[in-house]
Parts: sequence; C-alpha cells; structure tokens
Amino acid sequence: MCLCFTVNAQFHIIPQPLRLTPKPGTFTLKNNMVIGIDADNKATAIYLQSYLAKNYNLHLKVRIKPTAAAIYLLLDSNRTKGDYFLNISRSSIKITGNSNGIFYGIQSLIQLLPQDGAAPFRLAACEIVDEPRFQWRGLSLDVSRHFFTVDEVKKYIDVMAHYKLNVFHWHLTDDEGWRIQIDKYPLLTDVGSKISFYEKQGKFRKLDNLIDGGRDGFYTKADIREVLKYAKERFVTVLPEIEMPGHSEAAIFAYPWLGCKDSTGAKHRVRMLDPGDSTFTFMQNVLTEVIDLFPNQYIHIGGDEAEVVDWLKSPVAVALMKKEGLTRPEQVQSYFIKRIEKFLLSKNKKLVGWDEILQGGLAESATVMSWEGEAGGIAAAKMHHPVVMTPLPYMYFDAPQANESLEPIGWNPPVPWQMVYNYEPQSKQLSTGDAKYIMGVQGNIWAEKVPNLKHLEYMVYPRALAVAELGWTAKENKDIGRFADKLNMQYGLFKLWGLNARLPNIENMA
Ligand code: TNX
Repeated sequence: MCLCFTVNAQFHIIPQPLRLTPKPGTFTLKNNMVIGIDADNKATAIYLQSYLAKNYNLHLKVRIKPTAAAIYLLLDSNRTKGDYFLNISRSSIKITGNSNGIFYGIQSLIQLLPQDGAAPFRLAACEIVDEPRFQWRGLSLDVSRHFFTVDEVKKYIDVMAHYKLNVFHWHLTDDEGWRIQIDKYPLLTDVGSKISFYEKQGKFRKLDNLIDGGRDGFYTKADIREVLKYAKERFVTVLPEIEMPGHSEAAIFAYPWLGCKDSTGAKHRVRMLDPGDSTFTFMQNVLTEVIDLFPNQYIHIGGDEAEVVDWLKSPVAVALMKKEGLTRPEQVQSYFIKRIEKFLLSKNKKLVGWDEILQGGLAESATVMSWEGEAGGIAAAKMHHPVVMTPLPYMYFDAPQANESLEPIGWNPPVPWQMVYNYEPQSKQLSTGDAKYIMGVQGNIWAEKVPNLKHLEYMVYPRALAVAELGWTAKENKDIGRFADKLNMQYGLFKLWGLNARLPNIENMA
C-alpha cells in the first residue's frame, strides 16, 4: 500500500512524514502570538521562538499553560521514539510528542513557512502523523584532514537537525591531524594538530593527498562542551571517533614511541600503533578524557585500514602473537580492539568500529559501521551485532555529484543524490529478524579534498537530505519523483540559512 501523498507545493517536507492529510483553510502566524507550553518543554519553545525571530523577524511570546495560544507544544511522554502529531488548523497549531517529538514537529512546521522569509506567514492547514523508521540517522564530518571551526560545526549540526538527522559522527583524529585537547598528552594538539608544522619537519609525512595542504586547528575541551550543548538542544547525539590502531600518524608524530617499529628500532610504518602495553595505557588515558566529555553511550574507535601485515616486522607485535598464541596479524587487530572494548565496557560505554573490526574475530559487544560495501554490515547483522550502514559508494559524499568535469574535485566515481536516495539499508540478504540489527544509515564526508566550509556544504547538500529521508521515512512511503520535487523546493530554505548547496544540474561553486 502506498501512503504517498501526491506532490503538493505546500507540503514539501523532507523527510517525508508517515501520514500527511491536507485540510481546508490556512493559518497565519503574526507578531506577538503566543506559543503555549507545559512547564517542562520550554527549551523547544525557545528554539522555535528564536528561529522565527532570526529568520523571519517574527516575534512570538512563550507562555506556560496560557488560556489561549496560536501554537501549542504539548508533551506526551508515551511517544518515546521521536514520533509526533502536528495539526495546523484555521485557528491554531498543535504539536504533540515527547520533547524530541515536539522538536521534530517544529522542524516540519518551519519547513512549511514561506521560503522567501516574507510576510504573510501563511501555513496551509493539515494533519501530520509522523515517526522515524530508524533510530540512527547519521552524518559524519572529518575534521582531521581539514579542520572546521566550532561555528562551522554548529552550522553543520543545525542543518542536520532541520532534516531530523540525529547522530553527528565527529572524526576527530587521523593521520593528518589530531583535533581534540587531551590534558595528559599536550603534544597531541601542540604538535599533532599542526599540519604546517609537519610540513616543515617533513620526513615522515605524506600529505600530498590534501588539497590546500590541510588546515591547522583543534578543539579545546570548552569548545567540545559548547558543541555538545548546541547538539543536545537540537536532539543530535555526538559520536566521537578516536582512530586506532591504524590512521594514527598524527599521534605518533607527537609521541613517536607509540609507533610501530621494526627490530632495528626504525619506524617502518608511522601510521600504525605498536600493540604494546604502553600504547594501551596511552589509549585508555585518552579515552578516559574523551568519555569524561562525551555523554554518548557509544565511542567510535576507528579500526579501518590498519596495515596489519606491518606488525609482522614489529618485535612487540611478534612477541604478543607468541604470548597470545595468535598466528595471523588480523588476530592482533582483533586482540587490540577487544582489549579496548573491555576498557570501554568497564566505563559503561559501547564500542563502534569500521567493518575491518570483523577481521580476526569481532569483539562481543561491538557495533559495526559498514563502509567497504555492505558485506561487513550484513555479516555483523547475521551475528546479531548492531550495524550502521554507510557503504561505499552510496554514502560517500567526498565523491562528485555528477561528471567530474562539471564538478569540484572529489574521489570518483560520481554519486548523484538519486543514487543515495535509492539505497536500501536493510539488505534483501537479511532475514526479517536479522534486518532488525540494522540500526540505521549514515552519510560520510572525508575532507582530504574539502578545504573549507563552502566546499563542504556543496558536497553534503543536497545528498544529506536523501540520507535524512531514507533514515526517517517508511520504506513504502519513499518516492523519488516526489523527493525530486521537494528538493527543488528546499532552495529557498538553503538561501535563508546561507547554505552553499549544489543546485540541480548547475555548477555553483565560486
Ligand atoms: C577511507 S572510509 C577511509 C578514510 C578516507 C576515505 C577516502 C574509512 C573508514 N576510511 O580515512 O578518508 O577512504 O574516501
């Protein structure tokens, strides 16, 4: 059965709600109208009030349990999944949900406002019943290859929230730069966040995959707390990623003893951590500070692209293999991840890793992000591990969006938004029972070739909106034709928010 509603210029909400029923008449928002709330949902009311003031110069009042209001935000604690009910009638607007659901109802409402930002602020009457399909609707940001400032990160999160995306995956460390302050190891940022410093030093660095030579910078703990507060107000969970045991060149550059060495003591691979006890102590100390900052129950430890064969040359790794009875270097990777998992569990945190953590045996409680395609995610779901699907090529926004001759630089092949939209996270290869382990879907952007915010926005939008719809909208309710029409109706909002989104079929990079 198709619950689809035919394309209607008045109801261009992304992601498509579960049920949307147009009603006769309109409601007009005006200055001095009242937002009526229960005592406990002031934050969402203030969010709406500020949004209207900032974007429309429209000033509403917030009142607790008023006798009459224009907009009612009504708490219903039985709605636990972010589901909500929105009713726009000739006389009032009502949004019912828990605080999360009310926030999402507000997002639907503000997408219905006139996009040119001009009065009259007329809204077509309708009734919306809505709920998300998946609990994990993510978008990542690689701040290692090019640093993005706190304000840039906040803008990124802000737009995520407008489209009901709810997990911001912050790729904080990688070969090129370490971006998070760790008090115990100040060189991580004093040295590891400065790509320009590496370039002067030279020898072990191979940064020629970065256009523009990268961007220096790191987040202080105060910066991180500021971002976390901002995200929380928008019901976005922040997932920190600290890469190990590969992709660790920046950390090793700061503290060379962490690096994998051969029997002569020379570093033969500066990107790989040596799996000795001192490395584990270091990583546990780092993670302790990360855990103190981030309330998220999940911590991402990377695990991708570890050049495990290099361990065969490392006396530390070879001794470990002997001691643990390991015969293949993949088992060292597994040993590494399991040891870190044990530590995270002792801190009541769950481990997330890229699909390579399947190699050599998956840690018992791990959640898998499937990026090299779907195979890893499918295998993990069959083993009843939680999975986030983020496979190449569909979810990779560092690819151009059309023929590369027309587009800014990116990794090939091109990934147009249609390809993103047509992706189905619950593979046909999974039984209904196993498919339940697919927690959701995520778009990724890697920043080797993304030198600034303008370029970032061009790569991410509108593709992130396709992720939003496939993460939220019921499968039977997806409709690519309607989505294309709705997309064309988002450009007024993009303009209002100052987003450098790619226009359909038009090159708009400066
Ligand atoms: C692979 S995706 C990586 C990243 C690179 C990306 C380039 C993943 C888990 N690892 O470190 O930036 O390719 O597309």
